Amino acid sequence: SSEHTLDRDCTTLSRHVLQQLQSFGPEAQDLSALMNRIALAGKLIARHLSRAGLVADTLGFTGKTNVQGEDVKKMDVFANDVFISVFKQSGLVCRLASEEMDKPYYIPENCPIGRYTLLYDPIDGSSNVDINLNVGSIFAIRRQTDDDLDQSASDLLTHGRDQLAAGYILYGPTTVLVYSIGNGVHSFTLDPSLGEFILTAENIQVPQHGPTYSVNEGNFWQWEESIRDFTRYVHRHEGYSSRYSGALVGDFHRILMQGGVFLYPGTKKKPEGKLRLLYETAPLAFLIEQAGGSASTGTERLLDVVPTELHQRTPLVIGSTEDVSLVESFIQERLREQ
Ligand code: P6P
Repeated sequence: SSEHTLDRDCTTLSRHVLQQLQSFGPEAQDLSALMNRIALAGKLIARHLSRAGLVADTLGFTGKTNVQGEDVKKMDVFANDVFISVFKQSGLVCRLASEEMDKPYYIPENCPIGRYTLLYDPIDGSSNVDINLNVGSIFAIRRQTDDDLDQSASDLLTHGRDQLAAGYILYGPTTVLVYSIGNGVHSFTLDPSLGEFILTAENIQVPQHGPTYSVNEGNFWQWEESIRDFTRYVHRHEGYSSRYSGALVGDFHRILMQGGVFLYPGTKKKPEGKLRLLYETAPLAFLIEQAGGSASTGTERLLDVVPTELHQRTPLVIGSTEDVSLVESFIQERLREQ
């Protein structure tokens, strides 16, 4: 009905956050303001992406490499700077820790104690930008638990259950923002004519099982035998299909919405896998558990992992509970044989 459509169109992101946080007291206001900042960053990045290739300095590489040793693309730099400038004005965030920065960016002047830290991957899957395929931003919000005067950011090295909020923005045919503040997973679609993210799905629940397995089988020769066992199993059994875009956010979103399992296992080159804990795997693990799914390193619950350094990598097995358990069963079987 038109009334329902109007009602839906009026459920903006900030209203939705506030609605959820009646019981959160003053933190409700902060989280609503923080999510509004995330939305602004998403709109600015989506706009730039929509003109990539038409506007100079958006495609291709900067000629620099980041702390990961990866070639930094112009879009990575732009998106990282968007998050910094948007959150500088927020008065809520003291630190921004990003895949693109070796050390966090500190905003000391507006940060009394008890504020927040933003951990983010500004553009994940940036190699897809040059071929017009989906990319995403991933974020997590944590409370600032001490003043970090030595700027070691050691207070960030805790398990993922300390995340206050987590989510991502998927820049695809539409721009979708998915988030959770520990009270279910909700998705919003950007209506460019309104400049607002409008609620499109509330309390998303990942199916207990799904047909999709999402993994880069080009790494088969680098995997542990257990992961090869899983791959041979799904090759032999009917009802599985492979989907892999090479960009984590889009691959994860498909699993969240339709079920199945995404894996980025350890390889010979990268025994801990390629994905980063604090701003890639932990935020997604937070979301999937809120949606009734599970996330593990293959041998332990992802949200229990305590990192020893900011850019620590973890292997990732994430998605429908039944499918994650299937992968884990192959890993356990091989461990028993050792
Ligand atoms: P591979 C993109 O570079 C990324 O960080 C994730 O978005 C993606 O899931 C993964 O790496 C793809 O890595 O080794 O399969 O190309």
